[in-house]
Amino acid sequence: MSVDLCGVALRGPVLNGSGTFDALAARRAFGDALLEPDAFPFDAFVSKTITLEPRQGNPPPRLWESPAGMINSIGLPNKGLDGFLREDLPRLAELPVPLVVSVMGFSREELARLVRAVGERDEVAMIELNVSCPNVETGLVMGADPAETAAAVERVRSLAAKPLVVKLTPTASDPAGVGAAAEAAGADALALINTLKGMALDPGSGRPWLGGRSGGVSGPAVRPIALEQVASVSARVGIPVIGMGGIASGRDAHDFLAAGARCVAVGTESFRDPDAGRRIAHELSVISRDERGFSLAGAG
Ligand code: RRO
Repeated sequence: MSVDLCGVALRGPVLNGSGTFDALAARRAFGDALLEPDAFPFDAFVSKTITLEPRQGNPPPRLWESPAGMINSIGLPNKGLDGFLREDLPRLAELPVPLVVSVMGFSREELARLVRAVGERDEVAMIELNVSCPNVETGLVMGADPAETAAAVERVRSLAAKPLVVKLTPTASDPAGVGAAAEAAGADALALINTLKGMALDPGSGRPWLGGRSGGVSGPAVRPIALEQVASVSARVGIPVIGMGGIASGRDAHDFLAAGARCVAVGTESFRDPDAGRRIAHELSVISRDERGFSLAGAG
């Protein structure tokens, strides 16, 4: 099931959602065997989002298991651009699949510096612009507004020759409008959905459980929302869509592809099963093979 994503050849359509699988920690836990192409669970690897300056992230607790999913309040902890380029990028480049680096700027100028620096690196196949993180103190989500999203993409478009993937938020009033604005501004692909804002209370104290007070809801609970948004965005744009939101089986992945996505991404399910990407890719290939067999039988 090889796939062309913005001119990058992938062996299959299953990616990870940014920030949901730490490939460097997984390599420490499972050893170099993880780098064998057949063992690595994804067909391309998307990094955790990086920012210009290092960040500690939000205070703990950072996760809450919610019905059919979870709420995260991670808050973008990362080494910053320089630390990422120096320490993480060389090791991520050893993964057996193309690398997508996710970046987020608190201003268009910050985003421009990130895109320029990451875009110069040969190890990087694509850049994801995260305009949809729900867990920043300002509460401002660039991707909620089509004009803001377009302005961000326009600012950085000429700074890197690499494909630009724009990660959309499900909390926009018109996600397809934001997707169309990103496409018109020069985006090469769209990824959706990021998480939906949610909250959980500590049953003991009645106060917010998460250190960041609120967080992003993900997992099967959001899957119908994600599927609808992937269908409506895909119908509106000509560029490829990477669909995600609660995908936990090959059948779920198949649904997102049927709704118009070129690729899918697995996120929350990898917390439960670190090998979920590989399992889902296998289940998907069985479903697709059976479909092909069925249509060939029908044609015969
Ligand atoms: O780090 C986070 O808290 C986070 C990010 Br950057 C994001 O894009 N989506 C999310 O649910 N959490």
